[in-house]
Amino acid sequence: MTSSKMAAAATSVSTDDLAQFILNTLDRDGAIASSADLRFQGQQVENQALHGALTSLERREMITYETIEFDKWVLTAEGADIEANGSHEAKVFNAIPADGLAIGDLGKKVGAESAKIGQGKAFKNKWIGKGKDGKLVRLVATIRDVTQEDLATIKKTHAHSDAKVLAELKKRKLCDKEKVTHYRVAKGTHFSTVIVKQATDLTVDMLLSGSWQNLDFKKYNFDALGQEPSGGHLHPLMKVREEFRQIFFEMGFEEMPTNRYVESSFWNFDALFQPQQHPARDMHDTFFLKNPATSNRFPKACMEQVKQVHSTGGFGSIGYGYDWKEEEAEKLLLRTHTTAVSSNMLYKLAHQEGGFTPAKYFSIDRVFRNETVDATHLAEFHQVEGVIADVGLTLGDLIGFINVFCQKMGVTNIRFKPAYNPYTEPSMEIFSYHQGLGKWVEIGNSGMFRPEMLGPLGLPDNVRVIAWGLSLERPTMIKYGIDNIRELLGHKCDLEMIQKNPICRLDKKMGREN
Ligand code: FB9
Repeated sequence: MTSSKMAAAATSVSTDDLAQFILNTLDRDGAIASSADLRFQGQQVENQALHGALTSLERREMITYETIEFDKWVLTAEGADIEANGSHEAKVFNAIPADGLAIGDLGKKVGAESAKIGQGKAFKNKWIGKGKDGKLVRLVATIRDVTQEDLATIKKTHAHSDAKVLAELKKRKLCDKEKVTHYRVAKGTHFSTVIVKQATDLTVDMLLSGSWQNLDFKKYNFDALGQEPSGGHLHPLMKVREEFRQIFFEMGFEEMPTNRYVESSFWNFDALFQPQQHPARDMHDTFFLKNPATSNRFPKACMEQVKQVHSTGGFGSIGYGYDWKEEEAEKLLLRTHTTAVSSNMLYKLAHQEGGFTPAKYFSIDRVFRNETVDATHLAEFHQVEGVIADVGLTLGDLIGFINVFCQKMGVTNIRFKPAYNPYTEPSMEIFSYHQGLGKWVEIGNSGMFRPEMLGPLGLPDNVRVIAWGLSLERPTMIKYGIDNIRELLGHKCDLEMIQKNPICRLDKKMGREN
């Protein structure tokens, strides 16, 4: 009977009863050579229960025990059948009469399985061959069913002198190795057949009554693993965010204040030279606020300049030539990009005490787009943005910065594809060849802010501002091997994933990364 069946057969007994049984057995027999011979209520004792009883008795020094482990070879069901009824190859041999047997009739005689497996083996053993009429013929008068004999040995001794035989039969799934654990038990220094209920806590009553003096206190098990302290767990997104923040700080960037999701259309669109009839500005793409619906808390002088550059141009631009409406710019919305914060910061940079100074800003925070939700898009995501303002910056500087940034996030082999944004010219999409996914992955977007944006913000003419953006969700999904964004965010998100996800190393290949 295989040990697993034995374990199943073994009835689950209470640790105390089992402990008492062990003490009585020790008392009767002096020692227990192997717990495998123990029969509690006629049943084999299950190792786990046994181990529990032994450790509690050992802790009281009533017994000592040692664990003995060894491998035991047991037959599989097929092995047991062959041990009982002979090997497939022997069955084939025995099925062939002196005048041979048509191959087609073999299956009927020994069964399809034996015919298939046995034929090959019998041929290999040169027991049978093909007669000139194509029939199967015997090549020897008698055979020794070595397979059956070897299986019989294993059945009896749970071992075999020839490791090659064991390996071969294991490969043929006729036998398998099992780890057997049993215990040798002896009396301990405090051996007794009486298990004194041990006191676990020292109580006031015991102290007041003095009863503690003749109580047997349970020893503290200082090896016991304490309860895992439950603590907070960072969502993978927050771990990736921290990685990006460190990259920006390493590159000398300052974090922009992004704690205000509600923005005016002015800073989110108009200041970015995004025309008022641009498709992104209608409610199909943007969440506009109902209450409060509008705000005109933006600098009038700047607004006049924005109005002018949209309608009639300026700063070297012909503008869009449409009738720009202040009330449109007053509409409040949930920001569609953190670039809205960048425009506001650039305005402050231009109007700060002492005038413009070079700056490197970054933002990582939520943005909202009224998009159709699918496996990689929700109505909100976290935008990561880098902005650099300085005199004479070039597209080369932008490409340079993006290269350094990507290297630090473990993304190499990038290439740029011309793109279009209302607020940058030239604009470039960033792609990287992802070994794991075996394809070019769009990493993000970038560009040089247009003079029609920078001029009205009050930045000096010779100042250039370069910027790039990407999401937090995509790298997080790739690094943590998550295919559907709804597993990462939202009500379907499994808390286990948040409690058990590994630390994030952007610059290293992570366990579950594609
Ligand atoms: O994150 C994106 N892709 C990405 C990023 C990192 C990454 O890392 C891997 C571990 C190695 C893998 C993939 N994207 C940007 C590209 C696509 O996912 C794209 O389909 C979806 N984009 C979002 C917008 O969707 C409408 C990602 C989001 C995005 C796109 C553009 C910007 C920001 C976020 C921008 C910008 C910008 C441009 C110019 C100036 C200032 C900002």
